[in-house]
Amino acid sequence: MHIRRTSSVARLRLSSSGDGPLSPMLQAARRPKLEKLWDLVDEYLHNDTESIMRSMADHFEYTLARNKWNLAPQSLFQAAAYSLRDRMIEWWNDTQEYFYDQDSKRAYYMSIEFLMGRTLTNALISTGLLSPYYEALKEFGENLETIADLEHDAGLGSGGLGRLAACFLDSLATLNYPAWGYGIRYKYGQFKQNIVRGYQVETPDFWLESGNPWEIPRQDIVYKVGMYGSVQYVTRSDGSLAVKWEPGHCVGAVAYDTPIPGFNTKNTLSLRLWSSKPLVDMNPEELKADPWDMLRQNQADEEITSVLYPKADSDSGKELRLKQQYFFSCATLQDIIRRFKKSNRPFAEFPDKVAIQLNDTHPTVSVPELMRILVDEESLPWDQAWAITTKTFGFTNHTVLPEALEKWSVPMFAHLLPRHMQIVFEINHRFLEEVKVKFDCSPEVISRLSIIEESNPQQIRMANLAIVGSHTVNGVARIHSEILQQSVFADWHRLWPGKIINITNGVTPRRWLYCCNPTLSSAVTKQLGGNAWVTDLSLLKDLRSHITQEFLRDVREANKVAKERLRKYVSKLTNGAVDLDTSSLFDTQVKRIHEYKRQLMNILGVIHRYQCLKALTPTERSQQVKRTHIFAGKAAASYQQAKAVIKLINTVADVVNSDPQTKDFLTVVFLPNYSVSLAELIVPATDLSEHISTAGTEASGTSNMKFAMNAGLIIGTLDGANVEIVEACGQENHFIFGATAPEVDKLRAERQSVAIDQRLYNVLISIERGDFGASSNYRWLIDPLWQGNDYYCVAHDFPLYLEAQQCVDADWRTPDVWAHKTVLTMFGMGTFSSDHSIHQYARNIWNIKPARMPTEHITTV
Ligand code: F58
Repeated sequence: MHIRRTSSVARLRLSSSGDGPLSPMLQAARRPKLEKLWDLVDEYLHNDTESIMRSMADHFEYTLARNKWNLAPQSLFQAAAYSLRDRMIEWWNDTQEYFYDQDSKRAYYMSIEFLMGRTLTNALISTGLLSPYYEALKEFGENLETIADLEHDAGLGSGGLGRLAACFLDSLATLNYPAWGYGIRYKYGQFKQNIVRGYQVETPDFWLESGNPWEIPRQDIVYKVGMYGSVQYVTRSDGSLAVKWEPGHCVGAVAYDTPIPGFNTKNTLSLRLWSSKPLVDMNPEELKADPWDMLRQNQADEEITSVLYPKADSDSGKELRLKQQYFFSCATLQDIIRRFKKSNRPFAEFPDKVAIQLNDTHPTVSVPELMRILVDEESLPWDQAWAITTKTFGFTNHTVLPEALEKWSVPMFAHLLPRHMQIVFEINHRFLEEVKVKFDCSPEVISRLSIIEESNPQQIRMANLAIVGSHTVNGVARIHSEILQQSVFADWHRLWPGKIINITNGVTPRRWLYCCNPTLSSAVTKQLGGNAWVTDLSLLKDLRSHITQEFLRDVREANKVAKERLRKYVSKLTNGAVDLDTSSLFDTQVKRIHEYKRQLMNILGVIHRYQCLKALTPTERSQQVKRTHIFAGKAAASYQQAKAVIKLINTVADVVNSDPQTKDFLTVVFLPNYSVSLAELIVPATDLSEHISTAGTEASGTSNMKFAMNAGLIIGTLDGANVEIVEACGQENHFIFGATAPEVDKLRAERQSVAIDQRLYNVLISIERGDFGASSNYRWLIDPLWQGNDYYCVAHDFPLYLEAQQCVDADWRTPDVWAHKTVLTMFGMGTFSSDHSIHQYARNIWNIKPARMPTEHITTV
C-alpha cells in the first residue's frame, strides 16, 4: 500500500517552523528549487510492521549511532520513540497548516507545570500504531512493555495542577480543538524521592539524562527576554509621550516542541516548552566585561530554566522564581503575537483569534506584559489595550489555602521588571477608581480588592491581578467554586457576579483507563460492543441498568491482574522482602503529602487497626479482613510536618510487617518516588482509595476520579470533587464521613476543643511510648493534637473515619455487594473525563470550535 498526500496538503507543507506557512514571496522563491524535495516530503511514512522495523533500524544506526557492539539498554526505546515521532511530526505539521488555513481561533494553555509521565504507550495507542510496533519489537526479540518501562517519566510538575494540564492537552488533541500548551523545559523535574531509614531524601531528577526523543529543539525560534534596567520616556513623532523599557540584561528563550497526538484523530497538537540560554550579542555592554564574569552570567542565564520551583526561602530564590514566570510569559506572548500578526489583522481582533488560559497565578505576569506590548510597543491607547487584554485571558484557581495564594514583594518586582511594576500600579489605580465610582464599597473592601497589599514591604497579590486581568475566573470543582464565590473571592463575586464560574476537573480516560487497565478496558469494550466510550465516557451510564454476571466477573478478573502486577513491582522493589497478598483489600492513599490531605489520620487509623489485631486471639484474628495499606507521595523538601508523616508511615510499616502476630492480616507499604507511571500501576490495583482532606481544603482532587474510573471505591470527606463523584455514582456506594465544610468553619470559629477519642488516645500514647521509634521524630505531628491545636480537624474526624472503615470491612466481607458497588461507581464516571471539562472551557471561556483535519486528502495509490 502506498499512501500519498494531495497537493493541497503539499502546499501547506511549505512552513518553516511547522506553525505557519512562509510568506508568499518566500514560497515563490523556494518552490521551484525544492520541487523534488516537496514531492518526497508529500509521501507519508508507511505503518506496516516491516516499514516500522526499517525506521527503527535507521534511527538506531543513524540518529543514535549505535551498532551491535555498543547497544545501550535505552537504544531500542529511543529508536522506537524517534520512529514514532517521525510519524507524529507528519500529522503535527499538517494539523498546524490546517488550523492556519481555517483561520481558527486558538486556545493557549499556559502552565508552569506539565506532568506528562511517559509517552510511548499512550502515543502508540492514540495514533493506532500499537499493534505494528508490538509486532516490530517482537520481530527484534523484544517485548513492548519492557521497552516502554525504560522511558524516564517527564515529571515537570509536583501534583494535580501539572497532571491536569497534561490531561487537558490529551483532550484538546482528541477533541480536535485548535490549541497549544506552553510551559518551561526544566532540566530537573520534581526531585527524586529516596527513602533512607524511613526518611525522605531528595536527589535531583535529571530526566534528560538519556536525552528526550519526543522533543524537537527549535534553535531558530529564539525570543529575547529582557529584565532589570530602567524606564525611559521618549517623544513620538506626533509629539505624544511614549514609555520605553530599556532592560539591563537579556536572555534567550529557545522553543522545544513535543507533539501531542489525539486519540483516533490525525489532529496532533504541540506542547511548546521554553529553555533559557545566554544572548551575549544582545548585551553588548557586557562584552567589555571580564570573560569570567561573562561566563558566570551565561551560567546564570541557563539556570533560569534549570529547576522546577527553586527554593524560595531566600531573596535570590524568590527572584529566580519570578524570573522563571516572567521568562515563560514573555516568550509565550511573543510567540502568540507573532502567530497572530501573520494574519495581518488589527489588534482589536486579537481576542477573536486568541484565548489564553492562566493555569493558576504562575503565568499572571502575562497580564502586565501584554499591556506593555500593546501600549509601549504597538502604541495602542491604554483603554483599548486593556479591553483586548481582559478579553483574552481566563484564570483558573486551584487552591483556597491562603498560604498558597502567590504574592511578590513590590521592591523585588520593581527591580526585576520596572516597567511592569508601573503598569501593575496603573491597572490597580484605574481599577480601584472604577470600583469607587460604580460600587459603594467600604474602605475595608477596597483594601481587600486592591492588587497591592499595603504591608511592609508592599506585596503584589497575583490572584487579584489575575482576576482583574481576566474575563472569567474558574474554580475546579463545584464546592471549590462555591467557596471562591462565598469566601475567598467573595468581594469579587459581589462586584462582578457571574465572573467566577465552575468547571469541574476531569482526567483523560485514555491514559487513566484504556492504557493503564487493558483488562478492564477490554471488558467495557466487550460490554458496549465497541470502544466509542474511549472518547465518549458518558456511554458508560447506559450500562448501569443491566449489570451482567459476566461483567462482574470480568471486573474482578481485571482487579486481580492489576494487583498481581503491583505485587511483582513491590516484590522487586523490596528484593522480595514484601510480598503483597493479592487477596487482601488494597487500601491506597497516593498524592502529595500535606497536612490538609491528612495522611496522618490514615496512618493513625492503621496503628489503631494494628492495636486491635494485637488484642485479638489467633482465631479471632483470622476472621478479620486482610488489608494492605499503600502510601506514596512526596513532601516538599522544606515541609517538616509532611516529612515527619513519611517517617511515621515507614516506621509503622517496619513494625507491622515484621510482627509475626499480625503480618498475615495487615501490611503497610510506602512506595518511594510517586510519579505518573507509578500511579498507572497503583490505580487499577486499588480496591479502596482515600481522599480524606479536611472538608473545604482540597480544591478538587483528580486521583479520586482515576480510582473510581477503574472501579475502585472511595473513602472520603465531602470535599473537592468527591462531592460530585459520590453524587454521580451513588453515595451509598462509597464511604463518606467527617465534618462538612460549614461544620469545619464552625469548629474553627468557635475554637472548640475536641475531646480526644479513647482510640486516638491509645494510638498517640503508643507513639509517645516509642513503639514506632523515637517519639521526638513526631513532635510536629502529635503535639498539636494533644494541645487541641488541630487546624485540620484530625481529632474531630478520627472516630468517624474509623466507623467508615468498619463499613468498608463489612462490605468487603460480602463480595457481591462490593462488586456491585465497584461497577456502579465506574459506570457513574462519565462526566469526569477531561473531555467533558475541555468542552466546557471551549464553550464557556475560550469560545473556540473543533477543527478536525479532513483525512480525505490521503489517497491510496
Ligand atoms: C491542585 N493544586 C489541587 N497545586 O490541590 C487539587 O485539588 C486539584 O485537583 C488540582 O490542583 C487540579 O486542579 C496543585 O497541584 C500545586 O501543585 C501548587 C503549585 C505551586 C506550589 C504549591 C503547590
